[in-house]
Amino acid sequence: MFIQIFVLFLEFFSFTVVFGGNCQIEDCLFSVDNYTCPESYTKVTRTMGEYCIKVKAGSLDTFGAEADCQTENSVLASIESPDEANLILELSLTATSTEGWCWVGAQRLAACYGENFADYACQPLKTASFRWTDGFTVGTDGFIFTDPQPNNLAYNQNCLALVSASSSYLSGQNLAPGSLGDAPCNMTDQVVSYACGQPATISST
Ligand SMILES: [Ca+2]
Repeated sequence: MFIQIFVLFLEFFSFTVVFGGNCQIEDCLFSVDNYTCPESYTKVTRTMGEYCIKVKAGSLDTFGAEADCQTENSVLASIESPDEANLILELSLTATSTEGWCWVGAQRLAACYGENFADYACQPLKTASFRWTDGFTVGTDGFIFTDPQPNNLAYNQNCLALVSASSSYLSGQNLAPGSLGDAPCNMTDQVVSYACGQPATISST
């Protein structure tokens, strides 16, 4: 009898400490519904877990955009899948009626800077030249480009932006909406928005 009571006590104690006593154990451990995003963010499911994405309107360069994302504990959001590219496109078109570029979280690998951008180590250009910067994105499925991007024009295009347009964007370039282009990180011309992101946090309810 004493042992049974002791075991019950231990179970209650561990449950309360680990899970705060606010949810059923199976919900706490296995349900993604308990992961929540701040208001105005959209939740997506990634390899590393649930993630929150928001697109804000503004003609900032990547440094200004990154700083603004940080004011709400986010960073520039990377892209893990074609679905996420479409989501960012939709959110951007909702945030601004002006067509242009939407910054996302990516950087050209240092070994591929400048005239080295087409080196063997940077091939294929569309999947091996860049890295995601939000720390919560895996794989290369989100590196979606329309030719001739990424072209590293003037050898200084070390950041990535998404084509935010409802039809092919930029006369003469014919870039698919939702595809990416490399661009100078300090570019503001034709920048209309930027994607912010942060991991979803577990809810105690
Ligand atoms: Ca380019």
